[in-house]
Parts: sequence; structure tokens; C-alpha cells
Amino acid sequence: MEAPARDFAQSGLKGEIVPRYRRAAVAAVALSVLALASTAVSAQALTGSTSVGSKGSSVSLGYYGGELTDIWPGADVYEGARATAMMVGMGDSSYFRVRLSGLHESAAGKSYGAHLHVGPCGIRNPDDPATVTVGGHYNTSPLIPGTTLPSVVSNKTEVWLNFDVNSDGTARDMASVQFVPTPGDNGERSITFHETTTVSRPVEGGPAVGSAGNKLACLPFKIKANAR
Ligand SMILES: [Cu+2]
Repeated sequence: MEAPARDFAQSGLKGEIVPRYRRAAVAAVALSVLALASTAVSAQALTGSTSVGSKGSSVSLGYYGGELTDIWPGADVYEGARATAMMVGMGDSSYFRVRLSGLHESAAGKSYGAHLHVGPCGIRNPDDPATVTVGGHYNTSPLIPGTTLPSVVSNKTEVWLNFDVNSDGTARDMASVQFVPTPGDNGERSITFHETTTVSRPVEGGPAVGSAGNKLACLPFKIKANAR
């Protein structure tokens, strides 16, 4: 069985600079969206996005509640798991929160990485058409000239989440970044779950910074920004 390509950051998409607003407002909106997401989690499978705005403000929102999409052909700890994910972006920053439940018992006590990726969750894998995969990491840094590689791969240019799995198969993490992800051509992004934690510093001869082993599962994450 051919393994899906390892996940290296490869997005050239740049985050859009959104006009500045008070960050305190982000927290206020985040709280109201948290309430919304808590309601949504009881739905069977809820996906979508919405946007809210008041005079002179622009808020980007994204959320998802439901099952994960399986990427890895074999068994893994995410099979049968569910997640809720939310994002609030306002001004020049955004906040993410992801909760997982139903992780396999073998995951208890272990840690796993996840990231915001470009494109939809579950595209045909060019390296193995019998399987699906996702795009590369959403990254805001300029490309290295002459390449499709971002110049900076870090938790400041990408959205990185890290899950410490509890004994009951649940896990959660939050992340804040100083950019607001754009929705993408079709309003589609994904949050992709990996087999290891994210490599955060260079290791000679080791895996690339930003990688976290194979992509095992994803959730569709539609971000919507309201026009001003
Ligand atoms: Cu990833």
C-alpha cells in the first residue's frame, strides 16, 4: 500500500490583512460564538459558516461539528471520532478552538498535532487515486523565490493545534494567531489531524519543521468573512 505523501507545508496562499479593530472585541465575539458552537454540537453533523458585522467592523467566522473524514487507509486513533471546531477572526488576529471526542483508547495519554490546511477536506490523492488527502498548510509568509515553499513555517505563520488525549478519549486545544485566514476560492479550508505532534524546531536529518507525520483525518472548515 502506498503511503500518502507526508505533510510538508506548501501553501503559497497569503493571509489577507484585515483592517485593525480592538482585540478585546474578538474575545467578546468569541464568547458568543462559543455559545453558538456549544448549541451546534448537539446537532447530528453541522457544518457551515456565518458572518456578523456591526458598524465599521468585520468578523470572520468558521465552525464545524460532526464526524471526522478518514484520510489514512488503515486503522488509526481518529476513526469514529467527532469534533467541534470554531474560529473567530477580527481585526488582525484570530482564535481557534477544537474539541475531539471518541478517540481510540490507544490514544489516551498521547499527543497529536493538527493544522489549518488549504482546500477542502478530502480531495483525490494525486499520489494514490484510490485514497483522499488534503492540501498543504495555510501559511501567511511570502514564498521562497522560485519555489512554492513558504519562507517561514511556524505557529505564527500557520495555525497549529496540539491535542493531549484524555483517558476518556477526549482532547481539546486552542490557538491564537496574528492573522485572519481568508475563506479560499470556494470558502473551503480543512483542519487536518496527524499521527504525531508538530515538529516546531529544526532537527538535523529529521522531519521538516511544521510536519507531524501522516495526515490521518480531517474536517471541512468553511470560513466566511463579511464584506465591509
Ligand atoms: Cu497539517
